[in-house]
Amino acid sequence: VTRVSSPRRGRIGAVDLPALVEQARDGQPLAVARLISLVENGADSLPALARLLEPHAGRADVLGITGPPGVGKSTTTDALLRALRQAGRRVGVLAIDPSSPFSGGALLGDRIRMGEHATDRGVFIRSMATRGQLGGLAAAVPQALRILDAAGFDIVIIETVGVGQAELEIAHLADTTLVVLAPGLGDGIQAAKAGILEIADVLVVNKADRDGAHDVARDLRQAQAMRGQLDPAGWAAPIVKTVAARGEGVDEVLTAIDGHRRWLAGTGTGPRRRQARLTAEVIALALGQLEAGVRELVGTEEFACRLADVPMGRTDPYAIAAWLRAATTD
Ligand SMILES: Nc1nc2c(ncn2[C@@H]2O[C@H](COP(=O)(O)OP(=O)(O)OP(=O)(O)O)[C@@H](O)[C@H]2O)c(=O)[nH]1
Ligand SMILES: [Mg+2]
Repeated sequence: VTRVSSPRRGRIGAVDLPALVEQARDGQPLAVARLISLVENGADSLPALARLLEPHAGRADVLGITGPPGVGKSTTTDALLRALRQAGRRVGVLAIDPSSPFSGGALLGDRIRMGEHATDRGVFIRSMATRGQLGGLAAAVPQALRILDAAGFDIVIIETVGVGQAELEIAHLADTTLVVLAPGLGDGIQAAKAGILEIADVLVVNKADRDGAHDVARDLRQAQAMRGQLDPAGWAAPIVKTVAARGEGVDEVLTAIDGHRRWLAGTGTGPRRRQARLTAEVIALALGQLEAGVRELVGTEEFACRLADVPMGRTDPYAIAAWLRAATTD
Protein backbone atom coordinates (compact mmCIF):
# COMPACT_ATOMS: atom_id res chain seq x y z
CA VAL A 1 0.00 0.00 0.00
CA THR A 2 1.36 3.37 -0.96
CA ARG A 3 1.48 6.26 1.41
CA VAL A 4 -1.61 8.37 1.43
CA SER A 5 -1.59 11.38 -0.81
CA SER A 6 -4.56 13.40 -1.84
CA PRO A 7 -4.38 14.92 -5.32
CA ARG A 8 -4.90 18.40 -3.87
CA ARG A 9 -2.01 18.21 -1.48
CA GLY A 10 1.30 19.55 -2.65
CA ARG A 11 -0.06 21.37 -5.66
CA ILE A 12 0.43 24.81 -4.18
CA GLY A 13 2.97 25.51 -6.89
CA ALA A 14 6.72 25.51 -6.63
CA VAL A 15 7.45 27.03 -3.24
CA ASP A 16 10.94 28.02 -2.20
CA LEU A 17 10.36 27.06 1.41
CA PRO A 18 13.64 28.26 2.95
CA ALA A 19 13.23 31.64 1.23
CA LEU A 20 9.64 31.92 2.43
CA VAL A 21 10.70 31.11 6.00
CA GLU A 22 13.44 33.76 5.82
CA GLN A 23 10.93 36.33 4.59
CA ALA A 24 8.53 35.39 7.38
CA ARG A 25 11.30 35.72 9.95
CA ASP A 26 12.03 39.12 8.44
CA GLY A 27 8.45 40.03 9.38
CA GLN A 28 6.97 40.06 5.88
CA PRO A 29 3.22 39.52 6.40
CA LEU A 30 2.69 38.05 2.93
CA ALA A 31 5.21 35.30 3.62
CA VAL A 32 3.57 34.52 6.98
CA ALA A 33 0.18 34.35 5.27
CA ARG A 34 1.47 32.03 2.54
CA LEU A 35 3.00 29.67 5.09
CA ILE A 36 -0.27 29.50 7.02
CA SER A 37 -2.09 28.74 3.75
CA LEU A 38 0.26 25.79 3.24
CA VAL A 39 -0.81 24.48 6.65
CA GLU A 40 -4.50 24.96 5.87
CA ASN A 41 -4.19 23.10 2.61
CA GLY A 42 -2.12 20.26 3.99
CA ALA A 43 0.85 20.73 1.66
CA ASP A 44 3.40 17.93 1.22
CA SER A 45 6.05 20.36 2.41
CA LEU A 46 4.74 20.55 5.99
CA PRO A 47 7.32 18.17 7.53
CA ALA A 48 10.13 20.16 5.91
CA LEU A 49 8.50 23.38 7.06
CA ALA A 50 8.33 22.15 10.66
CA ARG A 51 12.05 21.37 10.57
CA LEU A 52 12.90 24.81 9.14
CA LEU A 53 10.78 26.60 11.74
CA GLU A 54 11.58 24.68 14.90
CA PRO A 55 15.03 26.25 15.56
CA HIS A 56 13.39 29.68 15.53
CA ALA A 57 10.28 28.80 17.53
CA GLY A 58 9.58 28.27 21.23
CA ARG A 59 9.77 31.87 22.34
CA ALA A 60 6.21 33.14 21.92
CA ASP A 61 3.68 33.12 24.74
CA VAL A 62 0.49 31.48 23.51
CA LEU A 63 -2.72 32.96 24.83
CA GLY A 64 -5.99 31.10 24.19
CA ILE A 65 -9.26 33.02 24.24
CA THR A 66 -12.48 31.06 24.16
CA GLY A 67 -16.07 31.27 25.35
CA PRO A 68 -19.65 31.02 24.13
CA PRO A 69 -20.83 32.94 21.03
CA GLY A 70 -21.28 36.68 21.36
CA VAL A 71 -19.72 37.21 24.80
CA GLY A 72 -17.11 39.61 23.44
CA LYS A 73 -14.11 37.42 22.61
CA SER A 74 -13.16 39.41 19.52
CA THR A 75 -13.69 42.70 21.33
CA THR A 76 -11.50 41.42 24.17
CA THR A 77 -8.84 40.25 21.72
CA ASP A 78 -8.83 43.67 20.07
CA ALA A 79 -8.56 45.44 23.42
CA LEU A 80 -5.69 43.19 24.52
CA LEU A 81 -4.01 43.62 21.16
CA ARG A 82 -4.09 47.39 21.51
CA ALA A 83 -2.72 47.30 25.05
CA LEU A 84 0.03 44.84 24.13
CA ARG A 85 1.05 46.92 21.11
CA GLN A 86 1.29 49.99 23.34
CA ALA A 87 3.65 47.98 25.53
CA GLY A 88 5.73 47.33 22.42
CA ARG A 89 4.96 43.66 22.05
CA ARG A 90 4.43 42.00 18.67
CA VAL A 91 1.13 40.12 18.52
CA GLY A 92 -0.20 37.47 16.15
CA VAL A 93 -3.87 36.46 16.23
CA LEU A 94 -5.31 33.20 14.89
CA ALA A 95 -9.12 33.19 14.84
CA ILE A 96 -10.55 29.69 14.68
CA ASP A 97 -14.12 28.50 14.35
CA PRO A 98 -14.05 24.73 14.84
CA SER A 99 -17.68 24.38 13.79
CA SER A 100 -17.09 25.70 10.28
CA PRO A 101 -13.90 24.10 9.01
CA PHE A 102 -14.54 25.18 5.45
CA SER A 103 -15.11 28.90 5.94
CA GLY A 104 -11.37 29.42 5.77
CA GLY A 105 -8.97 31.99 4.53
CA ALA A 106 -9.02 35.65 5.37
CA LEU A 107 -12.54 36.51 6.43
CA LEU A 108 -14.17 39.87 6.03
CA GLY A 109 -13.91 40.36 9.79
CA ASP A 110 -10.14 39.98 9.58
CA ARG A 111 -9.83 42.73 7.04
CA ILE A 112 -11.91 45.06 9.16
CA ARG A 113 -9.96 44.22 12.28
CA MET A 114 -6.70 44.33 10.39
CA GLY A 115 -7.56 47.77 8.98
CA GLU A 116 -6.49 49.62 12.09
CA HIS A 117 -3.18 47.77 12.09
CA ALA A 118 -2.70 47.43 8.34
CA THR A 119 0.67 49.17 8.27
CA ASP A 120 1.83 47.77 11.61
CA ARG A 121 4.27 44.91 11.15
CA GLY A 122 3.92 44.13 14.82
CA VAL A 123 0.42 42.76 14.23
CA PHE A 124 -0.79 39.78 12.21
CA ILE A 125 -4.44 38.67 12.24
CA ARG A 126 -5.70 35.64 10.41
CA SER A 127 -8.70 33.32 10.43
CA MET A 128 -7.82 29.71 9.99
CA ALA A 129 -9.53 26.69 8.53
CA THR A 130 -8.25 23.23 7.69
CA ARG A 131 -9.31 22.05 4.29
CA GLY A 132 -6.60 19.51 3.73
CA GLN A 133 -4.54 19.10 6.86
CA LEU A 134 -4.63 15.54 8.18
CA GLY A 135 -5.53 15.56 11.83
CA GLY A 136 -7.68 18.69 11.52
CA LEU A 137 -7.27 21.72 13.72
CA ALA A 138 -5.46 19.81 16.45
CA ALA A 139 -2.62 19.23 13.98
CA ALA A 140 -2.91 22.49 12.04
CA VAL A 141 -2.98 24.97 14.90
CA PRO A 142 0.38 23.97 16.43
CA GLN A 143 2.07 24.28 13.05
CA ALA A 144 0.50 27.72 12.51
CA LEU A 145 1.73 28.69 15.99
CA ARG A 146 5.21 27.60 14.98
CA ILE A 147 5.06 29.93 11.97
CA LEU A 148 4.00 32.98 14.01
CA ASP A 149 6.47 32.10 16.74
CA ALA A 150 9.36 31.85 14.26
CA ALA A 151 8.17 35.08 12.62
CA GLY A 152 9.03 36.80 15.90
CA PHE A 153 5.63 37.47 17.43
CA ASP A 154 6.05 37.75 21.20
CA ILE A 155 2.46 36.74 21.87
CA VAL A 156 0.17 34.61 19.78
CA ILE A 157 -3.53 34.80 20.59
CA ILE A 158 -5.70 31.85 19.52
CA GLU A 159 -9.33 32.90 19.52
CA THR A 160 -11.93 30.12 19.28
CA VAL A 161 -15.71 30.17 19.47
CA GLY A 162 -17.58 28.00 21.92
CA VAL A 163 -16.92 25.74 24.86
CA GLY A 164 -17.49 22.36 23.25
CA GLN A 165 -15.02 19.52 22.96
CA ALA A 166 -13.18 20.85 19.90
CA GLU A 167 -12.74 24.24 21.51
CA LEU A 168 -11.45 22.71 24.70
CA GLU A 169 -8.88 20.76 22.72
CA ILE A 170 -7.66 23.89 21.01
CA ALA A 171 -7.67 25.80 24.28
CA HIS A 172 -5.29 23.18 25.64
CA LEU A 173 -2.76 24.34 23.06
CA ALA A 174 -2.26 27.62 24.90
CA ASP A 175 0.12 28.48 27.71
CA THR A 176 -2.61 30.58 29.28
CA THR A 177 -6.31 30.23 28.50
CA LEU A 178 -8.83 33.01 29.00
CA VAL A 179 -12.46 31.98 29.14
CA VAL A 180 -14.74 34.91 28.41
CA LEU A 181 -18.29 34.87 29.76
CA ALA A 182 -21.01 37.48 29.91
CA PRO A 183 -24.34 38.00 31.67
CA GLY A 184 -27.46 36.57 30.06
CA LEU A 185 -26.07 33.31 28.74
CA GLY A 186 -28.86 31.28 30.33
CA ASP A 187 -28.76 27.69 31.46
CA GLY A 188 -26.35 26.47 28.83
CA ILE A 189 -23.54 27.91 30.84
CA GLN A 190 -24.44 25.81 33.86
CA ALA A 191 -23.81 22.66 31.89
CA ALA A 192 -20.58 23.98 30.51
CA LYS A 193 -19.28 25.16 33.87
CA ALA A 194 -17.24 22.10 34.72
CA GLY A 195 -15.46 22.28 31.38
CA ILE A 196 -14.95 26.00 31.72
CA LEU A 197 -13.36 25.75 35.14
CA GLU A 198 -11.21 22.91 33.90
CA ILE A 199 -9.57 24.94 31.14
CA ALA A 200 -9.74 28.54 32.40
CA ASP A 201 -6.52 30.08 33.68
CA VAL A 202 -8.19 33.48 33.74
CA LEU A 203 -11.97 33.97 33.87
CA VAL A 204 -13.19 37.14 32.21
CA VAL A 205 -16.73 38.31 32.93
CA ASN A 206 -17.26 40.75 30.09
CA LYS A 207 -20.16 43.19 29.57
CA ALA A 208 -19.82 44.25 33.19
CA ASP A 209 -21.79 47.34 32.17
CA ARG A 210 -24.85 45.06 32.09
CA ASP A 211 -27.00 43.69 34.89
CA GLY A 212 -26.03 40.24 35.99
CA ALA A 213 -22.24 40.45 35.63
CA HIS A 214 -21.93 40.45 39.40
CA ASP A 215 -24.03 37.26 39.63
CA VAL A 216 -21.97 35.50 36.98
CA ALA A 217 -18.77 36.33 38.86
CA ARG A 218 -20.28 35.14 42.16
CA ASP A 219 -21.47 31.85 40.59
CA LEU A 220 -18.02 31.25 39.18
CA ARG A 221 -16.39 31.97 42.53
CA GLN A 222 -18.67 29.46 44.23
CA ALA A 223 -18.06 26.75 41.65
CA GLN A 224 -14.35 27.47 41.88
CA ALA A 225 -14.35 27.15 45.66
CA MET A 226 -15.92 23.68 45.38
CA ARG A 227 -13.38 22.68 42.81
CA GLY A 228 -10.55 24.17 44.88
CA GLN A 229 -11.39 21.74 47.69
CA LEU A 230 -10.63 18.91 45.29
CA ASP A 231 -7.39 20.42 44.04
CA PRO A 232 -6.02 22.86 46.64
CA ALA A 233 -2.55 22.97 45.04
CA GLY A 234 -3.92 23.94 41.66
CA TRP A 235 -4.09 27.36 40.08
CA ALA A 236 -7.23 29.31 41.03
CA ALA A 237 -8.16 31.34 37.97
CA PRO A 238 -8.58 35.02 38.79
CA ILE A 239 -12.04 36.32 37.89
CA VAL A 240 -11.81 39.68 36.14
CA LYS A 241 -14.78 41.86 35.19
CA THR A 242 -14.38 43.85 31.98
CA VAL A 243 -16.16 46.17 29.63
CA ALA A 244 -14.08 45.20 26.64
CA ALA A 245 -16.00 47.53 24.35
CA ARG A 246 -14.57 50.46 26.36
CA GLY A 247 -11.25 48.87 27.24
CA GLU A 248 -12.16 48.73 30.93
CA GLY A 249 -10.51 45.99 32.96
CA VAL A 250 -8.01 45.14 30.23
CA ASP A 251 -5.03 46.08 32.41
CA GLU A 252 -6.36 43.76 35.12
CA VAL A 253 -6.64 40.95 32.56
CA LEU A 254 -3.03 41.53 31.51
CA THR A 255 -1.95 41.48 35.16
CA ALA A 256 -3.79 38.16 35.65
CA ILE A 257 -2.09 36.74 32.56
CA ASP A 258 1.30 37.83 33.89
CA GLY A 259 0.54 36.20 37.23
CA HIS A 260 -0.32 32.96 35.50
CA ARG A 261 2.84 33.13 33.41
CA ARG A 262 4.92 33.44 36.58
CA TRP A 263 3.06 30.50 38.12
CA LEU A 264 3.74 28.42 34.99
CA ALA A 265 7.45 29.17 35.23
CA GLY A 266 7.65 28.76 39.00
CA THR A 267 5.92 25.38 39.16
CA GLY A 268 7.34 23.77 36.04
CA THR A 269 3.82 23.57 34.63
CA GLY A 270 4.83 25.64 31.59
CA PRO A 271 7.23 23.06 30.08
CA ARG A 272 4.78 20.30 30.93
CA ARG A 273 2.04 22.10 29.02
CA ARG A 274 4.27 22.54 26.00
CA GLN A 275 5.14 18.88 26.14
CA ALA A 276 1.43 18.04 26.23
CA ARG A 277 0.88 20.36 23.27
CA LEU A 278 3.55 18.58 21.25
CA THR A 279 2.13 15.19 22.21
CA ALA A 280 -1.36 16.24 21.12
CA GLU A 281 0.01 17.47 17.80
CA VAL A 282 1.85 14.22 17.13
CA ILE A 283 -1.19 12.12 18.06
CA ALA A 284 -3.44 14.21 15.80
CA LEU A 285 -1.00 13.86 12.90
CA ALA A 286 -0.61 10.11 13.35
CA LEU A 287 -4.35 9.50 13.70
CA GLY A 288 -5.05 11.72 10.70
CA GLN A 289 -2.63 9.75 8.56
CA LEU A 290 -4.00 6.43 9.77
CA GLU A 291 -7.55 7.52 9.08
CA ALA A 292 -6.70 8.71 5.57
CA GLY A 293 -4.98 5.38 4.89
CA VAL A 294 -7.97 3.41 6.12
CA ARG A 295 -10.41 5.49 4.07
CA GLU A 296 -8.31 4.99 0.97
CA LEU A 297 -8.40 1.21 1.41
CA VAL A 298 -12.13 1.28 2.04
CA GLY A 299 -12.49 2.52 -1.53
CA THR A 300 -10.70 -0.49 -3.02
CA GLU A 301 -12.01 -3.62 -4.72
CA GLU A 302 -10.22 -5.81 -2.22
CA PHE A 303 -12.12 -4.20 0.64
CA ALA A 304 -15.43 -4.76 -1.17
CA CYS A 305 -14.57 -8.44 -1.69
CA ARG A 306 -13.67 -8.96 1.95
CA LEU A 307 -16.87 -7.25 2.99
CA ALA A 308 -18.94 -9.49 0.72
CA ASP A 309 -17.38 -12.52 2.46
CA VAL A 310 -18.83 -11.55 5.85
CA PRO A 311 -22.42 -12.80 5.27
CA MET A 312 -20.99 -16.07 3.91
CA GLY A 313 -19.21 -16.61 7.19
CA ARG A 314 -15.82 -16.63 5.44
CA THR A 315 -14.55 -13.65 7.44
CA ASP A 316 -15.70 -11.21 10.08
CA PRO A 317 -15.54 -7.48 10.79
CA TYR A 318 -12.69 -7.90 13.27
CA ALA A 319 -10.56 -9.72 10.75
CA ILE A 320 -11.20 -7.07 8.12
CA ALA A 321 -10.33 -4.33 10.61
CA ALA A 322 -7.09 -6.15 11.43
CA TRP A 323 -6.30 -6.40 7.71
CA LEU A 324 -7.01 -2.68 7.28
CA ARG A 325 -4.72 -1.79 10.15
CA ALA A 326 -1.90 -3.97 8.90
CA ALA A 327 -2.29 -2.82 5.29
CA THR A 328 -2.29 0.84 6.31
CA THR A 329 0.87 0.72 8.34
CA ASP A 330 3.03 -1.64 6.31
N1 LIG B 1 -22.54 46.03 26.49
C1 LIG B 1 -21.39 45.53 26.07
N2 LIG B 1 -21.32 44.99 24.83
C2 LIG B 1 -20.14 44.46 24.44
C3 LIG B 1 -19.00 44.48 25.27
N3 LIG B 1 -17.99 43.87 24.61
C4 LIG B 1 -18.49 43.49 23.42
N4 LIG B 1 -19.78 43.85 23.30
C5 LIG B 1 -20.68 43.64 22.16
O1 LIG B 1 -21.05 42.28 22.10
C6 LIG B 1 -21.20 41.88 20.74
C7 LIG B 1 -20.36 40.65 20.47
O2 LIG B 1 -18.99 40.99 20.59
P1 LIG B 1 -17.85 40.14 19.90
O3 LIG B 1 -16.55 40.68 20.39
O4 LIG B 1 -18.06 40.06 18.46
O5 LIG B 1 -18.16 38.74 20.58
P2 LIG B 1 -17.53 37.31 20.20
O6 LIG B 1 -17.51 36.54 21.47
O7 LIG B 1 -16.24 37.47 19.49
O8 LIG B 1 -18.64 36.76 19.22
P3 LIG B 1 -18.53 35.48 18.25
O9 LIG B 1 -17.20 35.51 17.58
O10 LIG B 1 -19.67 35.67 17.31
O11 LIG B 1 -18.73 34.28 19.13
C8 LIG B 1 -20.81 43.06 19.89
O12 LIG B 1 -21.97 43.75 19.50
C9 LIG B 1 -19.98 43.91 20.84
O13 LIG B 1 -20.03 45.27 20.52
C10 LIG B 1 -19.11 45.07 26.56
O14 LIG B 1 -18.16 45.12 27.35
N5 LIG B 1 -20.31 45.57 26.91
MG1 LIG C 1 -15.58 36.69 17.58
